[in-house]
Amino acid sequence: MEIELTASMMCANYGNLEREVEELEDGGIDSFHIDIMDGRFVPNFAMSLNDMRYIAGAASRPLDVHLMIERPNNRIDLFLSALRRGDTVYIHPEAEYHPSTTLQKIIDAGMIPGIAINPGTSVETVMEMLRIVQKVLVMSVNPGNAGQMYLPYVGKKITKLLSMKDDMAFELYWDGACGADKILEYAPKGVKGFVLGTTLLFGREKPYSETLENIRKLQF
Ligand code: S6P
Ligand code: MG
Repeated sequence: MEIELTASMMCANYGNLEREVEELEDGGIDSFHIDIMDGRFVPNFAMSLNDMRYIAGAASRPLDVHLMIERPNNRIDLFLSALRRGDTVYIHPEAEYHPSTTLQKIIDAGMIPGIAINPGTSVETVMEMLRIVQKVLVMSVNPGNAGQMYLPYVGKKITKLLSMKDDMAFELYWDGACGADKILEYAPKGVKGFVLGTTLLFGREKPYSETLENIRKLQF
């Protein structure tokens, strides 16, 4: 079973971002997760448009852009024009008056459309969008920070989404507090990819290549 591993770049060492990108690519990372925060939709400022542009220029693998901003439709062109076809853009439905309009812009620009679902957001409220998007990013922590605790009540929602994904033609991705235990439990159930942050990949003693190799060796 092939799983997708994406690096949460807000956890990377900004002292030498280019080397970080290179080491992650050499280690076999599949994509770069870019957490954009506006200090309004979430109580934090993380990566900026410029950080995203810089990583887009340094990386040869795709970007996975997670927009935690209010009304992304107002400024979506700024992001889309800096990305390549095949990159993914996730929006939070609660952050937008007409999320389907924003998703259509993402599709028209040649990007992969996705929605991110907060721990407190129920599947029922995003049902129609599940038919539009190719990817669903389930937040297993509240959005805004790295290094948080897993919220166990999200498990039931993941089970529900897994039962719907084939019929509605989307893939499920995990974001937040992702450890090897979560990959071991949820990859066999059908979660396609995992965002790796401080829990498993960054700020460890090990080189990225070793951690990524160990994850690839997990037996499902
Ligand atoms: C949270 C953000 C996430 C974090 C990721 C970090 O708002 O969307 O992508 O960066 O959860 O991973 P960890 O292992 O530190 O929780
Ligand atoms: Mg994220």
